[in-house]
Amino acid sequence: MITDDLRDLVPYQANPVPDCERTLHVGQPNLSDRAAFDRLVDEMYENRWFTNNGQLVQRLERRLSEYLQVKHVVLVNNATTGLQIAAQALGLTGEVILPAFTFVATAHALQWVGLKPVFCDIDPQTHCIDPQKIEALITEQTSAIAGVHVWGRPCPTDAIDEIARRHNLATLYDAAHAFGCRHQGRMLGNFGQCEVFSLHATKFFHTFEGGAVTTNDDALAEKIRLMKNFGFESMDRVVELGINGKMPEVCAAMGLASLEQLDDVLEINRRNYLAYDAGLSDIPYVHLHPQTDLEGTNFHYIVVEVDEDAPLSRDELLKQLHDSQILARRYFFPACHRMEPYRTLYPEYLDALPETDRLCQRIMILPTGTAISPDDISRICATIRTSLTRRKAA
Ligand code: T4K
Repeated sequence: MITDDLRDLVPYQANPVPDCERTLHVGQPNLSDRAAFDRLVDEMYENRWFTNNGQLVQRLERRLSEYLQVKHVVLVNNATTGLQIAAQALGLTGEVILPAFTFVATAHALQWVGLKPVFCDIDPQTHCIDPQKIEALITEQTSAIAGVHVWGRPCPTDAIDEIARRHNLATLYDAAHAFGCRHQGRMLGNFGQCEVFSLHATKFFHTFEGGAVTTNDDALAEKIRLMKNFGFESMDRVVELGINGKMPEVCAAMGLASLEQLDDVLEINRRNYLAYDAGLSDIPYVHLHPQTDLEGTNFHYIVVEVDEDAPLSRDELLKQLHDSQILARRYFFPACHRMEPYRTLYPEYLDALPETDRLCQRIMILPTGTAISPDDISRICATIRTSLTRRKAA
């Protein structure tokens, strides 16, 4: 049975039980060097320029364009707005095919701009959209395929491009998780008509809040730039429907400072992944979702699947972890097609996505990032081991 109710689980709180072991979070922000950040904030004060395409935003766009080896990087205030702007700039209409196994923002962004999200099932091996199931969902109304690089693992872009070409569809990618990941020797950010990264505080590379739309298409980049600034082409001249999608300077300061330390963050993420790999390897019933390309990933999410026949269900195990101040998360639960407004608007998907539903019931995300030490990981693995073996013995 699919249960959508979280109320029986301990809600995450900053420190639910005082005087016990430190609370471990999924998604605690990586910290930039404070002095480097302060210097950039000083610069912002000296310029007296706080937003509206300031110097720091422009500098960060140039740095990211070099880093991602993509022609255009347009910074925005978050990835959700970035997806909305991208959908508008691409002129999408009618229906867009996307996986239901994603953060609800992907579906919301499309629905918000008047598109119908059409939910496709996933490949259980990759957790990304299953290209073999896309074609059956294409109708006269379909205008695009929106893949999601879940956990930073690249979508099967060749297969998606081939389908899109045959049916004359646009392709865009939600690359919220995928900053710094590579695919076929190229950085993600270079695929489809455009890609959208999240630079939210919980991400591998962040700007407090923020997003980046990347493209190699000059005209599309220009349109996205206009749209994120109310459609202003120049002072007093509006040429497009627009929105306020601008990134403030203080966010760009965080981005510039964070970029300097990205190699160190990557090294810590890699260390943590390898520590989990070793720590979980001989615990029955739990499986670390493997990184298939150790050189081309950011190791940002530690993804564990719990066997359906384990002595504790995923939710029981999660509760044990929460009781031990280890705030593992159920990304993504429930999947988009089971959340409102989609379950009411489009009930046809409730029985149509078996792999998505199965994965949502067994998946668990564990803490990592620079806030998490090898000792923390030993504690997490030990808690999982003890919880499972205690129940098995009982
Ligand atoms: N597409 C995909 C595939 C996405 O995953 C996302 C966002 C988007 C699109 C949209 O991107 P943005 O519009 O946000 O740029 C968090 C993030 O807020 C969200 O950005 C992210 N995906 C999602 C996967 O995770 P929540 O609702 O889980 O956030 P919350 O408040 O529960 O925080 C997560 C954990 O991080 C908590 O355990 C607490 C910890 N935390 C969080 C913050 C903000 C801290 O320790 N410190 C902090 O400052 O969505």
